[in-house]
Amino acid sequence: MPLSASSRRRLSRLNVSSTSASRARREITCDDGHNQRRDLTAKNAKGANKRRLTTKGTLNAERSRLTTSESFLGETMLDTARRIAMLRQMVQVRAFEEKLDELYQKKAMYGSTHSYRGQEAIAVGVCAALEPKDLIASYHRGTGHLVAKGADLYTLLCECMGREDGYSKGRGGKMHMGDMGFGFIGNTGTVGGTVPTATGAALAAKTRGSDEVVVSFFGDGAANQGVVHESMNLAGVWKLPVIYVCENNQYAMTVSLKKSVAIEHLSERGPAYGFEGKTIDGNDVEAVYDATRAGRPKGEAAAARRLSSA
Ligand SMILES: Cc1ncc(C[n+]2csc(CCOP(=O)(O)OP(=O)(O)O)c2C)c(N)n1
Ligand SMILES: [Mg+2]
Repeated sequence: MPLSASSRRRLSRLNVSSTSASRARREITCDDGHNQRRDLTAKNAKGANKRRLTTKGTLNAERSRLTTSESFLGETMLDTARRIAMLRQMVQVRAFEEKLDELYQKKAMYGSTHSYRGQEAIAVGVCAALEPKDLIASYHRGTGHLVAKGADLYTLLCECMGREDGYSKGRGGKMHMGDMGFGFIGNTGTVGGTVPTATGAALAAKTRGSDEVVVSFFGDGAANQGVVHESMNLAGVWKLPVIYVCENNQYAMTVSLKKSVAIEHLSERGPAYGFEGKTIDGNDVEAVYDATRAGRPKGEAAAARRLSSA
């Protein structure tokens, strides 16, 4: 995938954590000052973005260019075909972001936009290692996760543009949509807001005796929210099948991670909750895939149910 000079300069790391019982929580970091600049641009443009200029013609034109995102969920091996599919999906995520950017600049979209540019390898690597039945919960920078989990691009675009055909009938917009049809619990503009939701979904899966795994994506800024600590603590206590993926782009708006935490890697917190924490290169899609796959619980909840009913 061609990357800009600024993209190449970015340092990216991904942290992965897992319990000794092979349940895993992931923590991904990726330096992306570019996204921060885009956020500020979006904020400045807010006042000028009140008018809705979207026309049916615009959307129909977009629809003819879009295809449903490729799905290769459930695969267990990374052969050449799979690697190519992952690359294609990363390009697809980037292309979708660029289209959103274009529409936003044309004032065809409401609200703000938070680009997933530069973090494509994380969403694609994680989601490629999941089974179709697995669930994910996302945050304000969520379009990459949606595409990687198998969202229909036209429905996704409609939601971003506030149209009836969107996942939340256009009422949620880019930051507030959900569809359990492809395992997307939802995203929210409240920083850290979906971490307890994902943890609750993991508790539900364990209670049902299902072998679903839930992935909770969030940013480095969210990692310091109280509710995130509470969720991780309970996930450790109850040994829930949840993978926490912290996409660390080094900043929470204008606050650098170095100024807001006293440790070098957020993954160091894992053992305090009772599970392993790892740092992995968030630009290396294969490393992300391997780490997710290796830590993914396999039927442990179902096995526990069989044991308890025996
Ligand atoms: C509970 C809450 N506090 C503050 C905000 C304002 N806010 C929006 S984005 C953001 C930074 C989030 O940083 P991070 O979690 O690192 O995600 P990133 O944008 O870097 O991907 C903040 C503080 C918010 N939306 N919700
Ligand atoms: Mg951040």
